[in-house]
Amino acid sequence: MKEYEPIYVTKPFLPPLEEFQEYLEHIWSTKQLTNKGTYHDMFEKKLAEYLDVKYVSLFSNGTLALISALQALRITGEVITTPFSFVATTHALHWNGIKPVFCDIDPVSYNLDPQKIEAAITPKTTAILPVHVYGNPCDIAKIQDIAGIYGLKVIYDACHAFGVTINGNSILNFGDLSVLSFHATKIFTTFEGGAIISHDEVTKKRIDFLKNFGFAGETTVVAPGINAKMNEFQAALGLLQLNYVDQSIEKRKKIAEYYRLNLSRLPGITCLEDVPGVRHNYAYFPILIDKEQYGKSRDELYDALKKNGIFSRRYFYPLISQFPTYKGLESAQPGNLPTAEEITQKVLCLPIYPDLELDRVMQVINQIRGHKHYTKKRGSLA
Ligand code: T4K
Repeated sequence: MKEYEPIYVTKPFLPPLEEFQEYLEHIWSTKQLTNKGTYHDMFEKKLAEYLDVKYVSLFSNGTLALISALQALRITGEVITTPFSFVATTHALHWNGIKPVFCDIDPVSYNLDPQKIEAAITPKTTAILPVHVYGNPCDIAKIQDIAGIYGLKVIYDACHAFGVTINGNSILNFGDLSVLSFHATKIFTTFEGGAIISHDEVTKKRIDFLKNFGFAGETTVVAPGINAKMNEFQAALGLLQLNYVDQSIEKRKKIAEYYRLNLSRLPGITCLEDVPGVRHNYAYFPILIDKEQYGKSRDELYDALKKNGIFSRRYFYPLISQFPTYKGLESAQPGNLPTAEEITQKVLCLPIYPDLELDRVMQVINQIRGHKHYTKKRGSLA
């Protein structure tokens, strides 16, 4: 019975299989599987057009793209970053031998709080690595101001921010570099995949050398690069996905609106609001649960939903700063990150993906409403 099928936090959108078949036949006939094939180059060009950015360098995944972005700009020493993200953000620093310096987040956007960045700068700081978490834009103007004053590079982890624009301008056009992920759980997927967005040809070239072992020609190696190339299968899927991504975002938007309509007035539940002038991509639908008012904690609701076949996720809990590799750092101490510590305890990401029907969304909403405590003192449920 449909009603009892589990609902996951996300499900990738895939184009009709027949359409992919044509691409597979081409790959089978040419035997070009990877290493800057036809689809790779076509996708790189088409993606840059779609995103309205100057240069795209395709990668096999977002993590290798992040690691390579830091290499490309020769970032060393210390980098200021957010603890409220997926672990890959900080791991990319670690893999480059860079010390992460955690800075607290803003209570409304959940992104790096620009007011707190300056206090984290030391003589060893070389860059800022903010994340547009849930695809919600960082305060790019303030971050750029600080970077300009202190001579720091800015690399945006834009893994959640595919297709997001501010006043019609792609969010990827800000900072020195931006990194995308096309993982299966992202709004735009190439199975696994990622990209670095750069703004000048020299940087783009260096990035392309780095993702191909540092090769600048058949016998010339200009840097200790890595193998992070996107293959032809991924690129072919990417080309097809470009035809569907706007439609996917529209469907996600409807689901987000439905959630907001039905949840935002529920005591103890806070929904993240749209920001004026921003085209959002609705990659995630996070809510905050206030135990005092809702009557149940985030974890109690998470468990209750799970028992009913609804697999929400606690993105991002625990904070990256709480993982063993990082928790000993001075900047990782909870007292330094009060807002992040609060949000990570309250946040829950609800299921959202293009094929999620509204009656299934209503099922999630009803569960959340149903688990609200009825207490005489607070009156009945809204
Ligand atoms: N920076 C940020 C800010 C990121 O969020 C990420 C990745 C990165 C960097 C690194 O980019 P990549 O190197 O991954 O390109 C997932 C993803 O593995 C990860 O890519 C993503 N962020 C992170 C936010 O979420 P999990 O452990 O939550 O995924 P998983 O496997 O539990 O999947 C969640 C649900 O999605 C499943 O319950 C069902 C559905 N699903 C998942 C997969 C993999 C499918 O229906 N099909 C699938 O193939 O980490």
